[in-house]
Amino acid sequence: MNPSQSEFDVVVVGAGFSGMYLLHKLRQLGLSARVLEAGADVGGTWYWNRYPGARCDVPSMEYSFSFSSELQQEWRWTEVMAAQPEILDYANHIAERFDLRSDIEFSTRVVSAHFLDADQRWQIATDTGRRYEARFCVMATGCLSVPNTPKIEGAEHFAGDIFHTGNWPAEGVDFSKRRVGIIGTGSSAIQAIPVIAEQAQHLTVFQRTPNYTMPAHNRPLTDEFRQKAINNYDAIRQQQRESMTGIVGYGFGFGGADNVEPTETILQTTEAQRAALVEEEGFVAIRRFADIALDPEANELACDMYRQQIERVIKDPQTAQGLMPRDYPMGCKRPVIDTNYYETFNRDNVTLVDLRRGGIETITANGVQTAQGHFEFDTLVYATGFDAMTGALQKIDIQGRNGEKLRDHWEAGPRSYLGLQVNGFPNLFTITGPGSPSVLSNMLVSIEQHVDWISDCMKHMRDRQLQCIEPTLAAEEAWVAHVNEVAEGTMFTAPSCNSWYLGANIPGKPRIFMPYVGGVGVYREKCDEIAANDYEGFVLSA
Ligand code: N01
Repeated sequence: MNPSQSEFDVVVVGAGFSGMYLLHKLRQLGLSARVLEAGADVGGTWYWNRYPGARCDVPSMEYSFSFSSELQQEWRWTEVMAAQPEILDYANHIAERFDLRSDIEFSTRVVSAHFLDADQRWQIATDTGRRYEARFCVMATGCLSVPNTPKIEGAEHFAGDIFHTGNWPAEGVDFSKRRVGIIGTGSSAIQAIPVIAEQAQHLTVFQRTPNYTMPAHNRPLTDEFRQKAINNYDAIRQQQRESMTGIVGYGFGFGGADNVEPTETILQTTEAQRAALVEEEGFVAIRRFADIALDPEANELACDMYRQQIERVIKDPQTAQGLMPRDYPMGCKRPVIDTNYYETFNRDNVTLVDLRRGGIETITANGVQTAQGHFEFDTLVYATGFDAMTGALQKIDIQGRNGEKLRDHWEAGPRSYLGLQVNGFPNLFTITGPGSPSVLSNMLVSIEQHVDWISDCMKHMRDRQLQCIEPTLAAEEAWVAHVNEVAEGTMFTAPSCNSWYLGANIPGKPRIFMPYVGGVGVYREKCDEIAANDYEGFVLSA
């Protein structure tokens, strides 16, 4: 790397999996590139989310890159679903194997990206004071990279340590001898709670909305199984690319996997049959039913089965009632899987505070004051999620043609063509942006697809000596309408649903369903068709 060089063909923002793979592809194309990364090293989400229990919910054999045959033949995953340290090792391995760090500037946060109309180039400014210029600017900024810390009165008076799951200290936290309070019961909290509870003197869980979570059944991978998968990688990867979610659950047969085909209809069962199923199979009994994803009545019956199982697992009846999700359908929020989540609430050192019985009023010097009373602790953990999908992009002052601000363009919610480009912002690409399957899919599959599409597009432009690419407003509007249309009628957009997919976790954020529900395979076909059709919906200019 030439440290003083500031002009490039491409500036990439973010050195998570997408930024790293894009850098590798750009080098293969012979384009000059610089990656700017706020963290001190690679890994993106797996660099920041080091909270206890952090783990992927996609099988490791599938949550991995397919672009290098040698890489996928040689890397050895140890568990069905890898824990954060192993995934970060994988990210580091990729950085070393492809010698990526030499073109990445770490501890460098991008503060603005402005399109210079006269030069048709992007000017990128950073918090280190350095500026860069590039023909293309690619935002590889991640979908869940801006932690959300809710504004709760009194927070500044809390006297103990404060942590956020999405920005966890690299050196870790020793919870022994600590009384811990954790706010939130989303995926991060559901993973962290059982692990913190084992260490801490006491753990108090502040829960605003109980979640639906299924047992993860994680386990070590045997050499035999791993080798079988490695031998079949070409077929597995092809199935992933053509699937709905980018996950085929190769040989695992657990939730979220496309190969678990529900066949029965819950509406045809009797109350006694449902109770017997819960007794026999527990939470997973629900997975056999095909009608709960679309029919609200069927969904409510499944929720009822779910609550029955909580009643069976949790010893204290009031805690059991407190943990029962009500008033919103299963499948509206991102599915959660866990290890020993409910069992943890049977421990003597764990207290559930069901905020539906009286919410948080203030944070005090030594705990949380709720309408139900004061709860004391000395360490506060926010497991309160992220300003998802648009947060990282909106944090940067992005200005396109004629100084139009992305924040203004997206005032009523994100608008994008294919989740790849925005009208008025030439040569700016977003990887796994809003309007693409992104968070509804195995991110590594979606990242590879976007990076391949973007780098093919850059090659196409170079071969034809084209300078700029930008979607038409009509194409953008039609795509946004399509994204909304396919989401309508699903549990994701049910009126009682408040999820981060809809931006509902951030006060004031427009309520728009952001990812594309149509599926990874269908989406890939559309993107490929558009490219083959001379980049239909885009304007390419010399
Ligand atoms: O965040 P969340 P997360 N007072 O937004 C609560 C991915 N991920 O970090 O539901 C009290 O889901 C909030 O309550 P409510 C995955 O895609 C993956 O857990 O808004 N509570 C909720 O309980 C996931 O979906 C993995 O009522 C407040 C919680 O905080 C995404 O990241 C693991 C509050 C936030 O839950 C985000 O998960 C971890 C307030 N003022 C994460 N504000 C795996 O791969 C918020 N809450 C397994």
